[in-house]
Amino acid sequence: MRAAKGGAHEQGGKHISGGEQISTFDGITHAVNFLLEKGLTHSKGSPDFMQIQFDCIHDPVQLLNPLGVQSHQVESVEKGQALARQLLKQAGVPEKCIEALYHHLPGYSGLGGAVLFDIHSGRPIDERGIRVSRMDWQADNYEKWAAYYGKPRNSRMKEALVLATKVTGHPAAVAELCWSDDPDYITGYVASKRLGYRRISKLKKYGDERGCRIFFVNGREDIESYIHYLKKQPIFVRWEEVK
Ligand code: PML
Ligand code: MG
Ligand code: MG
Ligand code: MG
Repeated sequence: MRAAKGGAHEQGGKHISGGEQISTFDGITHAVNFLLEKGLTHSKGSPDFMQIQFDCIHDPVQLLNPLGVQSHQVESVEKGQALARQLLKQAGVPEKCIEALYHHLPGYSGLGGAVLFDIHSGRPIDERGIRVSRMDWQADNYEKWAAYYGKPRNSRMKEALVLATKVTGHPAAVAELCWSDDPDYITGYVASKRLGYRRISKLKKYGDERGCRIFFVNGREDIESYIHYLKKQPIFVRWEEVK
């Protein structure tokens, strides 16, 4: 599902909301209703464009363990942003590339998708705004995970963790940097295979509608196949219960 206001995204409309689910045939009505409700009741406003698409998945669904989650409380946006840069460096993104990204960032707001950034050249590879799709985490397994780790059942965090687990689960991925475009949500994260999902309590100010979703990639890997993986490879996040 993708929803926008002022026309479709490709016609310059403002991104309102997006969402993805993997469902059985019997569950399609429930999934579509959930996504419809999500797009219609968003704090960014009422959409005048929405597209809900479903397609049959023929490929085998790949299972991925959820990234480990760690939360960092910071006093200010400045401290949060400094921590994000430090974590990106730890994940293997060169400092020059981080600087270059922040230079480009103002132009990336409102895309409704992610921008790929090459860590070697320090340049964007694809600025069209890629929508990652075909991923989910079945409710019963998620509930067990949340209970085991004492995590709040927060559907926003669940969706972001599913996405980050998929995005960092490919050899071309180096790290992800994300914060919401919703004016009332200021927590964001840095994620990588090695560091896990590192939530940072403040990455922007309340009221700010500029979001960020950047995938730092190793441009020497096959990026076309990475983009195909992001859009088409079906993924279930599945936690192996600790017995
Ligand atoms: C979004 O809402 O678009 C992204 C939310 C990222 C942070 C989720 C969290 O861990 O709280
Ligand atoms: Mg979203
Ligand atoms: Mg679901
Ligand atoms: Mg949003």
